[in-house]
Amino acid sequence: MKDVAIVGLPASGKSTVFTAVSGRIAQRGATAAQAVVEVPDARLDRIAEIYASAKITRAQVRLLDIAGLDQRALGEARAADALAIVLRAFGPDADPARDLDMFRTELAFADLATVEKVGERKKVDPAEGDIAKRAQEALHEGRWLAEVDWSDDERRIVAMWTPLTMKPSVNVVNAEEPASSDLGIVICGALESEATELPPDEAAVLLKEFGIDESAAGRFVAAAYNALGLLTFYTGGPTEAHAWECKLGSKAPQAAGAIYSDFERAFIRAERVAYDDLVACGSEQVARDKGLLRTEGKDYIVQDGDLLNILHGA
Ligand SMILES: Nc1nc2c(ncn2[C@@H]2O[C@H](COP(=O)(O)OP(=O)(O)OP(=O)(O)O)[C@@H](O)[C@H]2O)c(=O)[nH]1
Ligand SMILES: [Mg+2]
Repeated sequence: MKDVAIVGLPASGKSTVFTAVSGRIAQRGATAAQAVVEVPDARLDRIAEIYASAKITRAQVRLLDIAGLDQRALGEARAADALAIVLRAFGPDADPARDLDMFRTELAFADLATVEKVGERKKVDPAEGDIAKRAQEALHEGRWLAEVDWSDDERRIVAMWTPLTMKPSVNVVNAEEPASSDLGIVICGALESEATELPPDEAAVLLKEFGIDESAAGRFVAAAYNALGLLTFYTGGPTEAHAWECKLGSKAPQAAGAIYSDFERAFIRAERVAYDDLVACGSEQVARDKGLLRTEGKDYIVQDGDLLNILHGA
């Protein structure tokens, strides 16, 4: 499960977006409010029908409502896998592009402080010192560390400092009304957070009147998965239909390892059918009869929407 930290300028609507996506009220305790969101997934629902699965297990994403930009808040954001940057597009003088610029600069300054500390360490490895210097130059110019052309080795060293500006990020334009934006996804915070208080079918009807067809959770998670470079694959059977996440480009054993870490080592082979083929066939047996359920080995690169039966040893 990935952690996505909701960040942004004060009063941009971070807590409102947190509620719109999770259905939870952000209650502040000693640390950031958290909510685990089940990823809405119509393909998984269809797979569960096809297998007549007794249980559906969705993929999950953890949301963190980060308040402010003090050391503690930044520390919480640093520990997350991705950032969702909320941009105010409601109220007076709304200018999400300006706010994005400002916020990106804030994060660059926060990282600059971190990187300066690396340079000031008594014993700094010369190679790391050089990398820190280059990082400082980029951050001074307001560039994000993600935009610097690092070699793989350099990138590993930079990542050890857990900089904020190296994280995958999604821009969330928090608007009064549905619109499209070049900056990122649009969520109507006020409307969509209120909708989470209604029964799901009533909420869907209300949102449809405003031209919103997909839930805030669905849009948010799709954007986050995209930024994180994740795909979804499935396992199905009479007991359970299950959605799993793995990195784009993963081979079958790594995907098996996402289910249970020992499966990566013990992977033997997988049967695989593409989601569209499975749906067109209506059952795994028909897919098998038509030769669409294929056996794949260790080098198979998993595709988004694959249904996998994984065969593993002990
Ligand atoms: N009209 C309108 N008001 C909104 C919207 N989203 C948030 N607000 C209002 O803006 C104010 C700030 O929203 P929050 O969600 O608390 O913003 P925040 O970014 O969490 O604020 P801090 O945590 O204090 O930095 C509240 O009064 C919200 O009701 C929106 O989409 N439309
Ligand atoms: Mg808040």
